[in-house]
Amino acid sequence: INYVTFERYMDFTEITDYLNEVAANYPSIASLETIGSSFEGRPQNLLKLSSGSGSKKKIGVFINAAIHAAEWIGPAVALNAIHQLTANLANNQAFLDMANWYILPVANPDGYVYSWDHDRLWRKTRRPNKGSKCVGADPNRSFDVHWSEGRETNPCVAFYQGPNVFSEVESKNIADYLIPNGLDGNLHLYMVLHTYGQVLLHPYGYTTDPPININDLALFGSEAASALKAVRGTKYEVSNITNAFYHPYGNSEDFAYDQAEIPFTYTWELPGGAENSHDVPLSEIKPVVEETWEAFKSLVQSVYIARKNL
Ligand code: 0X9
Ligand code: ZN
Repeated sequence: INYVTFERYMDFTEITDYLNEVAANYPSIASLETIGSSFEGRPQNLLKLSSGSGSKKKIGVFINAAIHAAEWIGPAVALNAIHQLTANLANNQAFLDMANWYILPVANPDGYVYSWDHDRLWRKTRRPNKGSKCVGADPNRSFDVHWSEGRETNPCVAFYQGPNVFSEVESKNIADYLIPNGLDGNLHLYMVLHTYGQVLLHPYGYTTDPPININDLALFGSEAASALKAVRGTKYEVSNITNAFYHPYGNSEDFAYDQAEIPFTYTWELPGGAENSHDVPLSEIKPVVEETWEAFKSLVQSVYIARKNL
């Protein structure tokens, strides 16, 4: 049971089949729902993992992958979290006792399918733009968090922010899920998986001003990076500065932090491949998902312990 592989990347159909299979095979802990439909009508499938037992002070952990379609290692990392908490639960029970997990392996399904079928480096959604031949907007520039400060109004650019805030229904669906489930609804940790660069970012993207809990965000991030490095030496930089040259206005992580009030939010820039490509070679998928899982466990433990002080 549980057909999942880390020897190659999985396409949208395979991922969907796997999620359905997990929900069918582990009904006492796993359930599958959709948080909404993409522009072209594909489900944004969310797999929830929760045990009846464990702490009453459980935290909620949300994992968002493939908001950028081309960034294929993200879904693999998300699927490994599911795999670890189901087929390998015997070794991970503590992390189901500490947390309820909400895992969205393909946040941008239309783009993901397009990146398989048409254009390996496709990043955006697939909504046509009026008056332009260029399709889609960057779903990580569509959120209602300092959106209007964005300056990318050219639909042909990969970072196009869209014609209006939440023009991308995929982003709106994520926002509508996060808002009621934010701190009041018990989500404490939000992680969005991107490539590439081996950087673990925390708020903010829209400003270099530090967020109020920057010390804990940075400390927990460094501890997670150490746990990851201990596996086989992979190094990450931990930072609140996205890039000295641009601010990603309207990104999901800032939205999760400011608007949904999730106290710990991180953007993972996972490893990439040679020659600036998004995907690590097939032989690297398994080592990458395994080392990243060690970091996830570290972050969950840190946030779980910090919870009582929030
Ligand atoms: O620009 C982005 O959307 C992300 N990088 S990527 O190369 N995957 O496109 C970075 C987003 C950074 N976000 C925050 N620091 N919140
Ligand atoms: Zn990205």
